[in-house]
Amino acid sequence: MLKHSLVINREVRDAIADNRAVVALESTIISHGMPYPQNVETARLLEQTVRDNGGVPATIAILNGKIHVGLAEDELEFLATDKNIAKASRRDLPALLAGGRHAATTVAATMICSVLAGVRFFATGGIGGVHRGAAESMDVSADLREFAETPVLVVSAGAKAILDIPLTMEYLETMGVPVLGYCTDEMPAFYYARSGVKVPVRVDSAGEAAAIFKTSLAMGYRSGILVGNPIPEADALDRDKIEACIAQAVSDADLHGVKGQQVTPFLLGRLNEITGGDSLKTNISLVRNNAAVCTKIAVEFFK
Ligand code: PSU
Ligand code: MN
Repeated sequence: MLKHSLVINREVRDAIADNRAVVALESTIISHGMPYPQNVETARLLEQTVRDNGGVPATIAILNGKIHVGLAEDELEFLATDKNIAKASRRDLPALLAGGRHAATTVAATMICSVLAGVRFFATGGIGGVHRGAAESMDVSADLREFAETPVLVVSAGAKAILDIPLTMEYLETMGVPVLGYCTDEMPAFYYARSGVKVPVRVDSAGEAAAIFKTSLAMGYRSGILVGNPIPEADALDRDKIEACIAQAVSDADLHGVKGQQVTPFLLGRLNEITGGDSLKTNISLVRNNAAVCTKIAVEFFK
């Protein structure tokens, strides 16, 4: 049945069959994470970055109820501009596929679709995590539990400080998810490099990360691996300044009664306004850096 719901483009299919470095890219960042036209420009830039590092990009989304792995230019443009694109996480996929809908995939949903297609590597910006105030709201992103059961290596610039980073790391530990710091001892904090929260394992090369993932798969682990890759120093934002802006955005979300799936897109949009576009520029830089590192790890893996 799934055969008819899974559309893998020719280039990606050939690359998977040849054991080449295919890198998945998500679409929520396009439809709900950035404004137009930066969203579609970034989508193209990421695909080019994967290619420049010797990989094949596979941007993933749901179109007409089918999982598309590898998108055409007009499909990227559609996801970047259409106002009726759903945001799909794990719980949403069955209804969206059965209903023939269009949807952008979050980190969790992109991981699921990657594995269905046979893709093991995925670059994103920030993962979802435990939200600030989660003790009250119980807002814990489904991204986190996905790592416990879906064997994909994901490169991310860490959890954004709109989240509670120490609690996010606790949750990952509870779920038994291997977390690696790429050339760092600390979980990166998205807009800046150091969160002060230690990662359990530091790697200093793509080869080391690839070897750990191989071992985890060989051991029969069903979990994924999270690689925290810090934003390049030159593009990082000042910690105190961005923290003040984040606090403002979080309090605006409360004020507007923003809940559930809307929280992350609201905070991202509000931060972009408050910082006069600086948060968006930083976001583009770090996600590009993640695409490069993820491709290098995938290339090492298949050597
Ligand atoms: N963080 C970002 N940009 C994003 C997201 C997170 O900096 O675009 C998106 C990702 O797709 C992530 C999702 O999987 O938000 C998490 O949403 P939620 O917190 O509702 O699970
Ligand atoms: Mn949430």
